[in-house]
Amino acid sequence: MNKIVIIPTYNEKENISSILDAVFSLNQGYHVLVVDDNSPDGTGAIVSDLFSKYPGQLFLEERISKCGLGTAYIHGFKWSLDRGYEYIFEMDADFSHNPKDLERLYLACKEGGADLAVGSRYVKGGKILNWPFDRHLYSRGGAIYTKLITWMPVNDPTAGFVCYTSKVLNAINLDEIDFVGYAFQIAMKFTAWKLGFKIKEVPITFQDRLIGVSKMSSKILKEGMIGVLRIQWQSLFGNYHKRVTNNNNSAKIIEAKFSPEKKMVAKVVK
Ligand SMILES: Nc1nc2c(ncn2[C@@H]2O[C@H](COP(=O)(O)OP(=O)(O)OP(=O)(O)O)[C@@H](O)[C@H]2O)c(=O)[nH]1
Ligand SMILES: [Mg+2]
Repeated sequence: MNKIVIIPTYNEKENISSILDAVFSLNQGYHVLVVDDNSPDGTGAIVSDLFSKYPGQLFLEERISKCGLGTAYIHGFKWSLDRGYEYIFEMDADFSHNPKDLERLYLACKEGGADLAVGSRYVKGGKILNWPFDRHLYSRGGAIYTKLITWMPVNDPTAGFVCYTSKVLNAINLDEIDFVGYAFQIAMKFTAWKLGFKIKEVPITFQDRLIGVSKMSSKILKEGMIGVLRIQWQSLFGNYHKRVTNNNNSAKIIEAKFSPEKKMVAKVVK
């Protein structure tokens, strides 16, 4: 029990069973945690119905309402760390990330010496299929902008297909990563890099979602633009390093997770 894939979902009823089947049919020992935000289309119920098919491998955390991708991952990270997983993956539900690439991310950490491995569209061998021009523009432009502002040596900073080793997530004060969209992905990598962890980019082919509805919004883009400036500013002139360093022991993390106000947001359905 050492590899878990976190899949955040909001209205993914068309994709969820096929993506779960695709991960489990790899037969490579992956567990999956779905963090669903009470999707009105019943995504959570579809996952619950699959518990008997994948006993002890499939888990669901159902939150009360849509709280954003970033907080869904933070919730999933804490859940996974509390249960002792060593390799913790981020993956979308919409098949933009190919589950067959999970193993290459895993090996980059397990055997390639990386502390976190990023499924990258912008290194040699990386590709994007079927994206409209404007998405290319935002994504590529965002990557160049992030590199210019932060100087972080990562070509695909907004990538959402990642393998984190538990030592990286344990070292970060996850309560201080308070972004929702692309900024969350950038801030996680930036923090890991600032804390001295080794990041490796693994080329992947990313493809546009075939079914289901995009949750991309101008708010998420704006958060990304401003968020990059904010983290670099705080890193240069503020106390970013101190703030994002986790000085708590694991007992304190568990205490925080089950604090009364967190319980209001997160309801465990297992
Ligand atoms: N739990 C949770 N999951 C979310 C939320 N927003 C998006 N997701 C999920 O996060 C993953 C990525 O979201 P997408 O809508 O695919 O975002 P994107 O990849 O930028 O955009 P498209 O591929 O164009 O749809 C998907 O699995 C979504 O269902 C949210 O607020 N809460
Ligand atoms: Mg997507």
